[in-house]
Amino acid sequence: MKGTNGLPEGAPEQPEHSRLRREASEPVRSSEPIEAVDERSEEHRSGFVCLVGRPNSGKSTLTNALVGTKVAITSSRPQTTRHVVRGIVHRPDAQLVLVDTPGLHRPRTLLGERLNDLVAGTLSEVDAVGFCLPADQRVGPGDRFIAGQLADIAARTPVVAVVTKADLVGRARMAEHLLAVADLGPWVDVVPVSAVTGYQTEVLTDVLVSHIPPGPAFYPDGELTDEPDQVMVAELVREAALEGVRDELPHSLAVVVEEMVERDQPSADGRPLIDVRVEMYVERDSQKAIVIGRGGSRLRDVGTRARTQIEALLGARVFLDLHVRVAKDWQRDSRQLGRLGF
Ligand SMILES: Nc1nc2c(ncn2[C@@H]2O[C@H](COP(=O)(O)OP(=O)(O)OP(=O)(O)O)[C@@H](O)[C@H]2O)c(=O)[nH]1
Ligand SMILES: [Mg+2]
Repeated sequence: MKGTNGLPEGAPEQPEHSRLRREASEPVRSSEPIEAVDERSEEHRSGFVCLVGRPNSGKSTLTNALVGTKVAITSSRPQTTRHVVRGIVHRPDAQLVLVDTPGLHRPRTLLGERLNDLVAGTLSEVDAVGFCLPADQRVGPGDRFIAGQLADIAARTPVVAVVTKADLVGRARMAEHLLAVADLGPWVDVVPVSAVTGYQTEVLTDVLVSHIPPGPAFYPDGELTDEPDQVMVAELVREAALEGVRDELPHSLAVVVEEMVERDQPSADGRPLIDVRVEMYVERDSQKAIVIGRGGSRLRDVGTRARTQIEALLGARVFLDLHVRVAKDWQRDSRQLGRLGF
């Protein structure tokens, strides 16, 4: 495993205060027969599986469903995911690291190009690939473009075609779609799933595990993502802000956490108290007005929604200080992209 794009070389560093951990449910029993332990460690598998697909094909929702908790934000707007998000599935026999990526698309801005490059780099480093194709949309030019890119990779890396959003179609349409998907490329498996109903999500995990190599766990038991809290917080604010905005605005929105400081005194209920200062960037003055809303009403709603989630994430009371700024045409400006972390 190479070290670029943030994929760890060995055991990754623990984020300083990530709360996204699940306590190990099964205590290790010392009376367990030694042979049984040996057998299990021999069979243990671990690896990285990258989820790719068009924007809005359900990659992040699927990542969250397989991990069992929210590690990636989702929305009905295309191009929600803008960086590589790792979510970890722990099983007694395997550790599967899902690598959620930005949707692949024909780029119209420098940001779009950078996101596509990020996906291409990630694809070359993983043990297997899950190619997501939504059941409610016919296989189209966007999917064929991605299939073409995956054809080269499929010679050395197993690619599983994942038919997402199975709950949205009937049997006949599904059968038709599965045939069209199977025709697209040399996939090792084709699996229909629904991240919303949970249909076949365990089957998909089994299939993906079967395509990763034997090896020890990369991440400590119970760790569900290696996203730093700062990044999760910025993403939760962006997710709240994406709700209800239309047209170009979702693409124009970027969020940066400027500061997260814990106060010396905890809150009255004993929880820590954290001040979080966040800058939201848009590309034009007209967009700034939309994000803020009449008399600041929209920004207040966004703040309330985001704060609830951030408090749950951090296990603390949060004072969320939101500002909106204009960074003119930042999606096309390499200097501004750099400043915003792209
Ligand atoms: N009905 C149904 N809707 C789904 C399912 N999975 C995802 N969706 C919806 O599809 C939309 C897109 O989901 P995302 O998970 O954000 O898609 P994505 O592929 O990560 O999108 P990008 O990050 O923009 O590339 C959201 O509105 C989800 O609620 C599913 O299994 N069933
Ligand atoms: Mg996504």
